[in-house]
Amino acid sequence: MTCEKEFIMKISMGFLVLTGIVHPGCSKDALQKELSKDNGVKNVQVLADTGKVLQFANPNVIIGAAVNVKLLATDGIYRDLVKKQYNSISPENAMKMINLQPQEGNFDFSDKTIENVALDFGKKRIHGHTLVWHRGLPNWVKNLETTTLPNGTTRAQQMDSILSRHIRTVIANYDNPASIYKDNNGKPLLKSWDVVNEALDDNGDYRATQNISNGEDKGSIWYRTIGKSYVQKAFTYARKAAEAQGDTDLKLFYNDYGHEYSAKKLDSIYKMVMALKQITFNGKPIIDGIGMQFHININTSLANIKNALIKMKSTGLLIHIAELDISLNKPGLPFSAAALDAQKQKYKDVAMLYRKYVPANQRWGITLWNVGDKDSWLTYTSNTQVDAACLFDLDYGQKPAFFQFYDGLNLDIPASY
Ligand code: 9MR
Repeated sequence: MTCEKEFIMKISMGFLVLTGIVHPGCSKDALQKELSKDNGVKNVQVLADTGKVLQFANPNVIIGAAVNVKLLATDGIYRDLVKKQYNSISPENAMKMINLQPQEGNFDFSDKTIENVALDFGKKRIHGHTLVWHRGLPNWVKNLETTTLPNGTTRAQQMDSILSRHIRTVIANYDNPASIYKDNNGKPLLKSWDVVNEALDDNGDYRATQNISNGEDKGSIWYRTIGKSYVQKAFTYARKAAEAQGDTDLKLFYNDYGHEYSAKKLDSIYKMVMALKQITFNGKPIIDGIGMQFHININTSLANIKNALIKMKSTGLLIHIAELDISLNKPGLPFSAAALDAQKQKYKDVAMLYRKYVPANQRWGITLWNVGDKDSWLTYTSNTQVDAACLFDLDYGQKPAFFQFYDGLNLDIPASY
């Protein structure tokens, strides 16, 4: 699986050192082959590169991708695409707690791949993902509920102090005034964080009870130990930490999925973010935006997408389509032409709907979850390709979906939307 790749292969050397190793034209092809999970079957049509670049399709829609630090350091084709196509990057896994605080109190910021890529490739925006999640946790946190408490401390106090220290330390690292990772205005390249990720379940209730499936808890240790106030606390700690670093611009997001398929969840998210918006620190709301993940599929209803965008926009907060991919619903090989057509049309529709229903001053942009089918979290199960949800194929060729998405960003919006 894509999943543990970054964690297992955590690269501690700097990006620049590694680019020296993967010299263009020399070992690139060999590396590409070695990394490739391609079984040789071409499943999707690939079109010639016409020079179209997503980041320039529309000046009012920033386009990002979730990126993998191991691939950035080792796969030249992947790295070139990231450089060329996007003006924002979200670390797919590198900034999760499991990677940034692998042992209690031992923070590991040694991997600068993301920051170097952002700085060297046109000072791209970095969107931090994610400070507080029920997944992506190091074992020392996962196992905490069964440990003996230090004298005189409750579990809630213990977890609250872990929450606060993690948020404070991580924000301070990327907001360090002495950092070299700055834009042309001297501001940090990391401009936003998913502060809390996926606090709610599909019924719109807080994830709570432990429910382990495939080694992952679907409940939330944060909720079980601290209660629902952990969300508000996390945003408050984040805002305080940014202000303490003199960063008055850091944008703080609540990120979740399902806005487009669960009316109950959409409503709960709305209520939660509106409540957070009323809470201020230094005169500023503790929340700035909503991440709508949009892990959707070819059958997702456009009416539901539209409805979700309109409701979230009505909060007045920034709206980030934060993890867009469009699944073919795992039909397995070969993918039907009809499914691929539906996919390319939906990519266009999502871009059009975002532009139509979210005003430019509320747009944080659209981030694709993964660059191509080769690195997508949805593509493989035990070496069998089961999906092809991205804009680029297994060899990073441009799929018809790429051009349709580009058009969705770029062409006039028809009245039918
Ligand atoms: O794509 C990510 C995958 O590589 C990881 O194994 C997984 C667990 O950390 O997380 C995936 O990304 C998720 C994101 O962090 C939050 N929203 C859902 C994404 C897809 O599962």
